[in-house]
Amino acid sequence: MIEVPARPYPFSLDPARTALVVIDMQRDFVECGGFGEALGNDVTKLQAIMPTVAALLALFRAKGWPILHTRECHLPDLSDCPPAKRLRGKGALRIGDVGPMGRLLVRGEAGASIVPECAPLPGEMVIDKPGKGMFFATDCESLLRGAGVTHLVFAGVTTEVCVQTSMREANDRGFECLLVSDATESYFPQFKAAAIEMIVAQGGIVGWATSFPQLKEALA
Ligand code: C5J
Repeated sequence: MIEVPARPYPFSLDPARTALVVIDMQRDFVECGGFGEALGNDVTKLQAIMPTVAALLALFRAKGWPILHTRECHLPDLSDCPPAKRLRGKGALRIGDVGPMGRLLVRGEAGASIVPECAPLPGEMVIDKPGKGMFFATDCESLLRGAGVTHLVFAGVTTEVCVQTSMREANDRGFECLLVSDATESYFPQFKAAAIEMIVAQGGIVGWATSFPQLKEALA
């Protein structure tokens, strides 16, 4: 086991059973003209973590450890998008509407793709998920269990929505979860900080948090 300095106490990582999960580093959340901006957010905040997520991907690739990327998106007929999700909010554009990067949050559209800096390589797992959590209506669990994975290192966007939801789902399924705090971001700095505090509180009720430099040094 490898000990990674973390909050609320060191995270014991099993090098033979650890996967990196990169949540929703999609153009729709990170670039202007996508779903995130349609909701009224300043998407430039999220762009700051792209080099750190890319470095984290490079670290796992160098180790040969498994990597799973998720994309939040829906079937073109939106049959997997409940009206309660599609109709939420008062923005001019909704899921499925046409924006500058194609239909918002629809599979196969430019906006639903992962930003080139963090793009999956052949052989890496890629999951399209219709919900905020990575386990809802996906085969994530069987993929990870099939690969013998017991420990998950999390990165991606946004911290308090899809990252936190996925970590909570993973924690409930018995995975040991570590969030890399400088490889995740929110449109709302105070929500990012609060989400990390919620995760590590009460003895790590959802999991652990570390920084990329701490993880990199521990794995060196
Ligand atoms: C949101 C996500 N924020 N990937 N999705 O709607 O966090």
